[in-house]
Amino acid sequence: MEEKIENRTAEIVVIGLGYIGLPTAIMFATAGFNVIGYEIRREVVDKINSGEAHIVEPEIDELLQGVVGSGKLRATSDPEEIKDREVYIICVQTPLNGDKTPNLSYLESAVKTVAKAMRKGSLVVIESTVPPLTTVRMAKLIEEMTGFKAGEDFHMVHAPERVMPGRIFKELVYNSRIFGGITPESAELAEKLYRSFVKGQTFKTNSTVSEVVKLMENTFRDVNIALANEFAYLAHQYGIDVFEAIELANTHPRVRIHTPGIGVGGHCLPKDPHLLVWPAREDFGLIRLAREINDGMPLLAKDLLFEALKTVNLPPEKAVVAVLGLAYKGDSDDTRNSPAKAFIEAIEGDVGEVRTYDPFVGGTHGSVEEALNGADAVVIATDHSEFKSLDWERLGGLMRTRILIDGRHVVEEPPEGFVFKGIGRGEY
Ligand code: SAJ
Repeated sequence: MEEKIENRTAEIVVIGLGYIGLPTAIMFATAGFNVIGYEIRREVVDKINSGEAHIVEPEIDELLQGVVGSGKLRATSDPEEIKDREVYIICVQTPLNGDKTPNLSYLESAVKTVAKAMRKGSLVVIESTVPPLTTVRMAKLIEEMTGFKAGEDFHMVHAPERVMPGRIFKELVYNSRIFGGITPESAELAEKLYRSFVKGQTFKTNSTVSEVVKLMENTFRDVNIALANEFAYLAHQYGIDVFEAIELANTHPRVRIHTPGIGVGGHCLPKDPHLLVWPAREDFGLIRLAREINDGMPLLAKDLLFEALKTVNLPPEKAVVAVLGLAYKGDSDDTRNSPAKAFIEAIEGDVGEVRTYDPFVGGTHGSVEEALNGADAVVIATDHSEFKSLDWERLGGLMRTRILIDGRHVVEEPPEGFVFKGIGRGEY
Protein backbone atom coordinates (compact mmCIF):
# COMPACT_ATOMS: atom_id res chain seq x y z
CA MET A 1 0.00 0.00 0.00
CA GLU A 2 2.77 2.43 0.98
CA GLU A 3 4.54 1.77 -2.29
CA LYS A 4 1.33 2.26 -4.29
CA ILE A 5 0.82 5.60 -2.58
CA GLU A 6 4.42 6.63 -3.21
CA ASN A 7 4.35 5.76 -6.91
CA ARG A 8 0.76 7.06 -7.20
CA THR A 9 -0.75 3.85 -8.50
CA ALA A 10 -3.16 3.54 -5.56
CA GLU A 11 -6.73 3.98 -6.82
CA ILE A 12 -8.74 6.55 -4.91
CA VAL A 13 -12.51 6.74 -4.46
CA VAL A 14 -13.97 10.02 -3.20
CA ILE A 15 -17.47 9.61 -1.78
CA GLY A 16 -19.58 12.76 -2.12
CA LEU A 17 -18.67 15.30 -4.82
CA GLY A 18 -19.75 18.52 -3.13
CA TYR A 19 -17.88 21.66 -2.12
CA ILE A 20 -15.06 19.62 -0.57
CA GLY A 21 -15.22 16.24 -2.34
CA LEU A 22 -14.98 17.55 -5.89
CA PRO A 23 -11.97 19.86 -5.30
CA THR A 24 -10.25 17.08 -3.30
CA ALA A 25 -10.86 14.55 -6.10
CA ILE A 26 -9.46 17.09 -8.60
CA MET A 27 -6.32 17.58 -6.49
CA PHE A 28 -5.56 13.85 -6.24
CA ALA A 29 -6.22 13.39 -9.97
CA THR A 30 -3.92 16.35 -10.76
CA ALA A 31 -1.26 14.70 -8.58
CA GLY A 32 -1.42 11.66 -10.90
CA PHE A 33 -3.73 9.23 -9.09
CA ASN A 34 -6.66 7.52 -10.81
CA VAL A 35 -9.69 8.89 -9.01
CA ILE A 36 -13.32 7.78 -9.08
CA GLY A 37 -15.86 10.18 -7.62
CA TYR A 38 -18.94 8.46 -6.17
CA GLU A 39 -22.03 10.61 -5.99
CA ILE A 40 -25.68 9.64 -5.72
CA ARG A 41 -26.99 12.73 -7.56
CA ARG A 42 -26.96 11.50 -11.17
CA GLU A 43 -27.24 14.96 -12.67
CA VAL A 44 -24.04 15.94 -10.82
CA VAL A 45 -22.27 12.80 -12.11
CA ASP A 46 -23.26 13.62 -15.72
CA LYS A 47 -22.16 17.22 -15.39
CA ILE A 48 -18.77 16.31 -13.93
CA ASN A 49 -18.14 13.63 -16.57
CA SER A 50 -18.74 16.24 -19.24
CA GLY A 51 -16.11 18.44 -17.59
CA GLU A 52 -18.53 20.90 -15.99
CA ALA A 53 -18.46 21.81 -12.31
CA HIS A 54 -21.76 22.14 -10.45
CA ILE A 55 -20.29 24.54 -7.88
CA VAL A 56 -18.83 28.03 -8.22
CA GLU A 57 -15.19 28.23 -7.15
CA PRO A 58 -12.20 30.06 -8.66
CA GLU A 59 -10.08 27.84 -10.98
CA ILE A 60 -12.43 24.85 -10.74
CA ASP A 61 -13.55 24.77 -14.39
CA GLU A 62 -10.05 24.62 -15.96
CA LEU A 63 -8.80 22.11 -13.38
CA LEU A 64 -11.82 19.83 -13.80
CA GLN A 65 -11.63 19.89 -17.59
CA GLY A 66 -7.94 18.93 -17.34
CA VAL A 67 -8.44 15.84 -15.18
CA VAL A 68 -11.64 14.65 -16.86
CA GLY A 69 -9.96 15.15 -20.24
CA SER A 70 -6.91 13.13 -19.22
CA GLY A 71 -9.12 10.34 -17.83
CA LYS A 72 -7.67 10.72 -14.31
CA LEU A 73 -11.06 11.60 -12.81
CA ARG A 74 -14.46 10.18 -13.55
CA ALA A 75 -17.68 10.18 -11.59
CA THR A 76 -20.20 7.40 -11.02
CA SER A 77 -23.37 6.53 -9.12
CA ASP A 78 -22.76 2.81 -9.46
CA PRO A 79 -21.46 1.13 -6.26
CA GLU A 80 -20.09 -1.76 -8.40
CA GLU A 81 -17.55 0.60 -9.96
CA ILE A 82 -15.90 1.50 -6.67
CA LYS A 83 -15.17 -2.06 -5.52
CA ASP A 84 -11.72 -3.24 -4.34
CA ARG A 85 -9.90 0.10 -4.38
CA GLU A 86 -7.01 1.08 -2.14
CA VAL A 87 -8.29 4.38 -0.75
CA TYR A 88 -11.77 5.69 0.15
CA ILE A 89 -12.20 9.33 1.14
CA ILE A 90 -15.58 10.31 2.60
CA CYS A 91 -16.65 13.93 2.03
CA VAL A 92 -20.38 13.92 2.78
CA GLN A 93 -22.34 16.49 4.72
CA THR A 94 -23.07 16.12 8.44
CA PRO A 95 -25.95 18.57 8.98
CA LEU A 96 -28.08 19.17 12.07
CA ASN A 97 -31.60 17.88 12.61
CA GLY A 98 -34.37 20.35 13.43
CA ASP A 99 -33.65 19.90 17.15
CA LYS A 100 -29.93 20.78 16.61
CA THR A 101 -28.73 17.21 17.14
CA PRO A 102 -26.28 15.87 14.52
CA ASN A 103 -27.72 14.07 11.52
CA LEU A 104 -25.12 11.41 10.76
CA SER A 105 -27.29 9.49 8.30
CA TYR A 106 -25.31 10.61 5.21
CA LEU A 107 -22.05 9.65 6.91
CA GLU A 108 -23.36 6.27 8.05
CA SER A 109 -24.69 5.49 4.60
CA ALA A 110 -21.33 6.49 3.04
CA VAL A 111 -19.45 4.29 5.52
CA LYS A 112 -21.76 1.37 4.69
CA THR A 113 -21.15 1.92 0.96
CA VAL A 114 -17.40 1.83 1.65
CA ALA A 115 -17.66 -1.27 3.87
CA LYS A 116 -19.40 -3.12 1.02
CA ALA A 117 -16.82 -2.01 -1.54
CA MET A 118 -13.45 -2.02 0.26
CA ARG A 119 -10.85 -4.77 0.35
CA LYS A 120 -8.46 -5.97 3.04
CA GLY A 121 -5.76 -3.33 3.51
CA SER A 122 -7.84 -0.36 2.28
CA LEU A 123 -7.36 3.09 3.81
CA VAL A 124 -10.62 4.83 4.77
CA VAL A 125 -10.43 8.59 5.35
CA ILE A 126 -13.25 10.68 6.81
CA GLU A 127 -12.93 14.35 5.81
CA SER A 128 -16.43 15.26 6.99
CA THR A 129 -16.68 17.25 10.22
CA VAL A 130 -18.01 14.87 12.87
CA PRO A 131 -18.84 14.84 16.60
CA PRO A 132 -15.96 13.60 18.80
CA LEU A 133 -15.58 9.77 18.90
CA THR A 134 -17.41 9.25 15.58
CA THR A 135 -14.41 7.88 13.62
CA VAL A 136 -13.86 5.15 16.22
CA ARG A 137 -17.57 4.33 16.03
CA MET A 138 -17.46 4.17 12.22
CA ALA A 139 -14.42 1.87 12.38
CA LYS A 140 -16.49 -0.49 14.57
CA LEU A 141 -19.33 -0.34 12.03
CA ILE A 142 -16.90 -1.41 9.28
CA GLU A 143 -15.57 -4.21 11.52
CA GLU A 144 -19.13 -5.48 12.06
CA MET A 145 -19.98 -5.38 8.37
CA THR A 146 -16.76 -6.84 6.95
CA GLY A 147 -15.28 -8.98 9.70
CA PHE A 148 -12.01 -7.05 9.19
CA LYS A 149 -10.08 -5.81 12.23
CA ALA A 150 -9.55 -2.02 12.38
CA GLY A 151 -5.88 -1.06 12.37
CA GLU A 152 -4.86 -4.53 11.20
CA ASP A 153 -7.01 -5.38 8.17
CA PHE A 154 -7.86 -1.81 7.24
CA HIS A 155 -6.67 1.68 8.09
CA MET A 156 -8.91 4.52 9.19
CA VAL A 157 -8.26 8.23 9.62
CA HIS A 158 -10.09 11.44 10.33
CA ALA A 159 -8.48 14.14 8.15
CA PRO A 160 -10.65 17.24 8.47
CA GLU A 161 -10.90 19.65 5.58
CA ARG A 162 -10.02 23.21 6.60
CA VAL A 163 -10.56 25.19 3.42
CA MET A 164 -12.55 28.34 2.94
CA PRO A 165 -14.97 28.50 0.02
CA GLY A 166 -13.64 31.01 -2.51
CA ARG A 167 -10.03 30.05 -1.71
CA ILE A 168 -10.36 26.26 -1.86
CA PHE A 169 -7.62 25.41 -4.38
CA LYS A 170 -5.05 27.62 -2.65
CA GLU A 171 -5.96 26.47 0.83
CA LEU A 172 -6.03 22.77 -0.11
CA VAL A 173 -2.36 23.08 -1.04
CA TYR A 174 -1.00 25.58 1.49
CA ASN A 175 -3.08 25.06 4.67
CA SER A 176 -1.69 22.72 7.28
CA ARG A 177 -3.43 19.35 7.66
CA ILE A 178 -4.16 17.05 10.58
CA PHE A 179 -4.32 13.28 10.28
CA GLY A 180 -6.06 11.58 13.17
CA GLY A 181 -5.52 7.84 12.86
CA ILE A 182 -7.22 5.05 14.75
CA THR A 183 -3.60 3.76 14.84
CA PRO A 184 -0.29 5.62 14.26
CA GLU A 185 0.20 3.57 11.05
CA SER A 186 -3.15 4.77 9.68
CA ALA A 187 -2.17 8.41 10.28
CA GLU A 188 1.22 7.81 8.67
CA LEU A 189 -0.34 6.35 5.50
CA ALA A 190 -2.84 9.20 5.12
CA GLU A 191 -0.10 11.78 5.63
CA LYS A 192 1.94 10.16 2.83
CA LEU A 193 -1.10 10.18 0.56
CA TYR A 194 -1.99 13.86 1.09
CA ARG A 195 1.65 14.92 0.80
CA SER A 196 1.16 14.27 -2.94
CA PHE A 197 -0.36 17.77 -3.18
CA VAL A 198 -0.23 19.41 0.29
CA LYS A 199 2.61 21.89 0.70
CA GLY A 200 1.52 23.14 4.15
CA GLN A 201 2.63 21.53 7.41
CA THR A 202 1.18 18.13 8.31
CA PHE A 203 0.55 16.75 11.80
CA LYS A 204 -0.36 13.28 13.05
CA THR A 205 -2.52 12.50 16.06
CA ASN A 206 -5.40 10.20 17.01
CA SER A 207 -8.86 10.48 15.46
CA THR A 208 -10.63 11.92 18.51
CA VAL A 209 -8.08 14.73 18.88
CA SER A 210 -8.42 15.62 15.19
CA GLU A 211 -12.23 15.62 15.45
CA VAL A 212 -12.04 18.01 18.41
CA VAL A 213 -9.41 20.23 16.73
CA LYS A 214 -11.64 20.77 13.69
CA LEU A 215 -14.65 21.62 15.84
CA MET A 216 -12.64 23.93 18.10
CA GLU A 217 -11.45 25.94 15.08
CA ASN A 218 -14.96 26.77 13.90
CA THR A 219 -16.29 27.22 17.45
CA PHE A 220 -13.45 29.70 18.07
CA ARG A 221 -14.54 31.69 15.03
CA ASP A 222 -18.24 31.51 15.93
CA VAL A 223 -17.70 32.66 19.52
CA ASN A 224 -15.42 35.49 18.38
CA ILE A 225 -17.96 36.69 15.81
CA ALA A 226 -20.62 36.58 18.56
CA LEU A 227 -18.43 38.85 20.67
CA ALA A 228 -18.07 41.27 17.75
CA ASN A 229 -21.85 41.16 17.27
CA GLU A 230 -22.39 41.91 20.95
CA PHE A 231 -20.06 44.90 20.56
CA ALA A 232 -22.28 45.99 17.63
CA TYR A 233 -25.34 45.95 19.92
CA LEU A 234 -23.41 48.05 22.45
CA ALA A 235 -22.38 50.49 19.72
CA HIS A 236 -26.07 51.07 18.96
CA GLN A 237 -26.65 51.90 22.64
CA TYR A 238 -23.79 54.40 22.71
CA GLY A 239 -24.40 55.88 19.26
CA ILE A 240 -20.94 55.07 17.93
CA ASP A 241 -19.67 53.27 14.83
CA VAL A 242 -18.45 49.85 16.00
CA PHE A 243 -16.23 49.45 12.93
CA GLU A 244 -14.24 52.54 13.85
CA ALA A 245 -13.94 51.24 17.41
CA ILE A 246 -12.87 47.76 16.25
CA GLU A 247 -10.26 49.17 13.87
CA LEU A 248 -8.76 51.16 16.72
CA ALA A 249 -8.92 48.26 19.21
CA ASN A 250 -7.23 46.00 16.65
CA THR A 251 -4.17 48.27 16.63
CA HIS A 252 -3.36 46.62 19.99
CA PRO A 253 -0.80 43.88 19.31
CA ARG A 254 -2.82 41.16 21.07
CA VAL A 255 -6.37 42.08 20.00
CA ARG A 256 -8.08 40.86 16.82
CA ILE A 257 -11.80 41.47 17.00
CA HIS A 258 -13.87 39.82 14.26
CA THR A 259 -16.41 41.54 11.99
CA PRO A 260 -20.02 42.07 13.12
CA GLY A 261 -22.81 41.55 10.60
CA ILE A 262 -26.32 40.35 9.76
CA GLY A 263 -25.45 36.81 10.83
CA VAL A 264 -23.26 33.73 10.59
CA GLY A 265 -24.14 31.30 7.83
CA GLY A 266 -22.65 28.48 5.81
CA HIS A 267 -22.46 24.78 6.37
CA CYS A 268 -19.89 24.94 9.16
CA LEU A 269 -19.96 27.73 11.72
CA PRO A 270 -23.67 27.51 12.66
CA LYS A 271 -23.38 23.74 13.06
CA ASP A 272 -19.98 22.79 14.39
CA PRO A 273 -20.36 24.23 17.93
CA HIS A 274 -23.37 21.90 18.34
CA LEU A 275 -21.34 18.90 17.11
CA LEU A 276 -18.54 19.74 19.55
CA VAL A 277 -20.68 19.66 22.69
CA TRP A 278 -23.28 17.07 21.66
CA PRO A 279 -21.54 13.83 22.76
CA ALA A 280 -20.73 15.44 26.14
CA ARG A 281 -24.47 15.97 26.70
CA GLU A 282 -23.98 18.92 29.00
CA ASP A 283 -24.96 22.56 28.77
CA PHE A 284 -21.89 24.56 27.77
CA GLY A 285 -23.12 28.13 28.30
CA LEU A 286 -20.61 30.22 26.36
CA ILE A 287 -20.73 28.15 23.19
CA ARG A 288 -24.54 27.99 23.26
CA LEU A 289 -24.94 31.69 23.98
CA ALA A 290 -22.61 32.61 21.09
CA ARG A 291 -24.83 30.59 18.76
CA GLU A 292 -27.94 32.38 20.08
CA ILE A 293 -26.35 35.82 19.58
CA ASN A 294 -25.31 35.02 16.02
CA ASP A 295 -28.68 33.48 15.16
CA GLY A 296 -30.36 36.65 16.47
CA MET A 297 -28.53 39.03 14.12
CA PRO A 298 -31.07 38.91 11.25
CA LEU A 299 -33.62 40.18 13.81
CA LEU A 300 -31.40 43.18 14.62
CA ALA A 301 -31.37 43.94 10.87
CA LYS A 302 -35.18 43.69 10.93
CA ASP A 303 -35.34 46.14 13.85
CA LEU A 304 -33.15 48.60 11.93
CA LEU A 305 -35.39 48.32 8.87
CA PHE A 306 -38.57 48.87 10.87
CA GLU A 307 -37.07 51.85 12.72
CA ALA A 308 -36.13 53.37 9.36
CA LEU A 309 -39.66 52.83 8.01
CA LYS A 310 -41.00 54.56 11.13
CA THR A 311 -38.87 57.65 10.50
CA VAL A 312 -40.49 58.08 7.07
CA ASN A 313 -43.96 57.17 8.39
CA LEU A 314 -44.33 54.23 6.06
CA PRO A 315 -46.33 51.31 7.52
CA PRO A 316 -44.31 48.08 7.02
CA GLU A 317 -47.22 46.36 5.25
CA LYS A 318 -47.01 49.00 2.52
CA ALA A 319 -43.24 48.80 2.09
CA VAL A 320 -41.47 47.26 -0.91
CA VAL A 321 -38.16 45.89 0.38
CA ALA A 322 -35.28 44.85 -1.91
CA VAL A 323 -32.75 42.47 -0.36
CA LEU A 324 -29.32 42.47 -2.02
CA GLY A 325 -27.54 39.15 -1.53
CA LEU A 326 -28.82 35.65 -0.77
CA ALA A 327 -25.50 33.78 -0.33
CA TYR A 328 -24.10 33.31 3.17
CA LYS A 329 -20.89 35.14 2.30
CA GLY A 330 -19.47 37.45 -0.33
CA ASP A 331 -18.74 36.29 -3.91
CA SER A 332 -20.17 32.83 -3.25
CA ASP A 333 -23.26 31.08 -4.63
CA ASP A 334 -23.72 29.07 -1.42
CA THR A 335 -26.98 29.79 0.40
CA ARG A 336 -26.73 27.15 3.12
CA ASN A 337 -27.91 28.62 6.46
CA SER A 338 -27.70 32.04 4.87
CA PRO A 339 -28.54 34.93 7.23
CA ALA A 340 -30.08 36.64 4.18
CA LYS A 341 -32.67 33.86 4.04
CA ALA A 342 -33.30 34.10 7.79
CA PHE A 343 -33.79 37.86 7.41
CA ILE A 344 -36.25 37.38 4.54
CA GLU A 345 -38.21 34.83 6.59
CA ALA A 346 -38.31 37.30 9.48
CA ILE A 347 -39.80 40.16 7.40
CA GLU A 348 -42.00 38.22 4.99
CA GLY A 349 -45.61 38.60 6.01
CA ASP A 350 -44.82 41.87 7.83
CA VAL A 351 -43.86 43.93 4.77
CA GLY A 352 -45.77 44.55 1.53
CA GLU A 353 -43.31 42.94 -0.89
CA VAL A 354 -39.87 41.35 -0.68
CA ARG A 355 -37.65 41.41 -3.77
CA THR A 356 -34.28 39.74 -4.02
CA TYR A 357 -31.21 40.03 -6.21
CA ASP A 358 -27.97 38.05 -6.00
CA PRO A 359 -25.40 38.02 -8.83
CA PHE A 360 -24.37 34.43 -8.03
CA VAL A 361 -27.64 32.86 -6.84
CA GLY A 362 -30.29 34.70 -8.86
CA GLY A 363 -33.37 35.97 -7.04
CA THR A 364 -36.74 37.43 -7.93
CA HIS A 365 -35.10 40.23 -9.98
CA GLY A 366 -32.31 40.13 -12.56
CA SER A 367 -30.33 43.22 -11.56
CA VAL A 368 -29.85 45.73 -8.75
CA GLU A 369 -31.67 48.34 -10.85
CA GLU A 370 -34.69 46.08 -11.43
CA ALA A 371 -34.88 45.16 -7.75
CA LEU A 372 -34.66 48.79 -6.61
CA ASN A 373 -37.05 50.26 -9.15
CA GLY A 374 -39.95 51.69 -7.10
CA ALA A 375 -38.70 50.08 -3.87
CA ASP A 376 -38.91 51.77 -0.47
CA ALA A 377 -35.97 50.14 1.23
CA VAL A 378 -32.86 48.25 0.23
CA VAL A 379 -31.13 45.86 2.63
CA ILE A 380 -27.59 44.61 1.95
CA ALA A 381 -27.40 41.06 3.32
CA THR A 382 -24.25 39.73 1.60
CA ASP A 383 -20.89 41.41 1.03
CA HIS A 384 -20.57 40.58 -2.69
CA SER A 385 -17.87 42.71 -4.39
CA GLU A 386 -20.49 43.98 -6.86
CA PHE A 387 -22.33 45.74 -4.02
CA LYS A 388 -19.26 47.67 -2.87
CA SER A 389 -19.12 49.94 -5.90
CA LEU A 390 -22.81 50.77 -6.31
CA ASP A 391 -23.65 54.36 -7.23
CA TRP A 392 -26.21 55.19 -4.57
CA GLU A 393 -27.05 58.62 -5.93
CA ARG A 394 -28.12 57.08 -9.24
CA LEU A 395 -29.88 54.08 -7.63
CA GLY A 396 -31.68 56.35 -5.16
CA GLY A 397 -33.32 58.02 -8.17
CA LEU A 398 -35.05 54.71 -8.99
CA MET A 399 -36.50 54.22 -5.53
CA ARG A 400 -39.88 55.35 -4.20
CA THR A 401 -38.45 55.93 -0.72
CA ARG A 402 -34.71 56.04 0.00
CA ILE A 403 -33.96 53.73 2.89
CA LEU A 404 -30.66 51.85 2.98
CA ILE A 405 -29.89 49.19 5.60
CA ASP A 406 -26.33 47.85 5.51
CA GLY A 407 -26.04 44.44 7.17
CA ARG A 408 -22.45 43.81 6.04
CA HIS A 409 -20.54 47.09 6.30
CA VAL A 410 -20.45 47.34 2.53
CA VAL A 411 -21.24 51.07 2.32
CA GLU A 412 -18.45 53.20 3.80
CA GLU A 413 -20.18 56.60 3.94
CA PRO A 414 -23.96 56.93 4.39
CA PRO A 415 -25.13 58.23 0.99
CA GLU A 416 -26.81 61.62 0.84
CA GLY A 417 -30.60 61.76 0.73
CA PHE A 418 -31.01 58.28 2.28
CA VAL A 419 -32.29 57.18 5.66
CA PHE A 420 -29.24 55.03 6.41
CA LYS A 421 -28.83 52.41 9.13
CA GLY A 422 -26.25 49.69 9.42
CA ILE A 423 -25.47 46.92 11.87
CA GLY A 424 -23.07 48.45 14.40
CA ARG A 425 -23.25 51.85 12.72
CA GLY A 426 -24.58 53.99 15.55
CA GLU A 427 -28.06 54.74 16.85
CA TYR A 428 -31.06 52.65 16.00
N1 SAJ B 1 -18.60 36.09 9.39
C1 SAJ B 1 -18.89 37.21 10.16
N2 SAJ B 1 -17.85 37.87 10.74
C2 SAJ B 1 -16.54 37.48 10.59
C3 SAJ B 1 -16.27 36.35 9.80
C4 SAJ B 1 -17.32 35.67 9.21
O1 SAJ B 1 -20.06 37.59 10.33
O2 SAJ B 1 -15.67 38.14 11.16
C5 SAJ B 1 -19.71 35.32 8.79
C6 SAJ B 1 -19.67 35.20 7.26
O3 SAJ B 1 -20.29 36.30 6.65
C7 SAJ B 1 -20.42 33.92 7.03
C8 SAJ B 1 -20.06 33.07 8.25
O4 SAJ B 1 -19.58 33.97 9.23
O5 SAJ B 1 -21.82 34.12 7.01
C9 SAJ B 1 -19.01 32.01 8.00
O6 SAJ B 1 -18.03 32.47 7.10
P1 SAJ B 1 -16.48 32.24 7.28
O7 SAJ B 1 -15.82 33.00 6.20
O8 SAJ B 1 -16.06 32.56 8.66
O9 SAJ B 1 -16.28 30.69 7.18
P2 SAJ B 1 -16.75 29.49 6.23
O10 SAJ B 1 -17.96 28.88 6.82
O11 SAJ B 1 -16.82 29.91 4.80
O12 SAJ B 1 -15.48 28.53 6.42
C10 SAJ B 1 -15.11 28.11 7.74
C11 SAJ B 1 -13.60 28.29 7.87
N3 SAJ B 1 -13.21 28.11 9.27
C12 SAJ B 1 -12.43 29.00 9.92
O13 SAJ B 1 -12.04 30.02 9.41
C13 SAJ B 1 -12.08 28.65 11.32
C14 SAJ B 1 -12.88 27.30 6.98
O14 SAJ B 1 -11.48 27.35 7.17
C15 SAJ B 1 -13.39 25.88 7.26
O15 SAJ B 1 -12.75 24.91 6.45
C16 SAJ B 1 -14.88 25.85 6.98
O16 SAJ B 1 -15.50 26.76 7.90
C17 SAJ B 1 -15.39 24.43 7.19
O17 SAJ B 1 -15.65 23.76 6.17
O18 SAJ B 1 -15.45 23.96 8.34
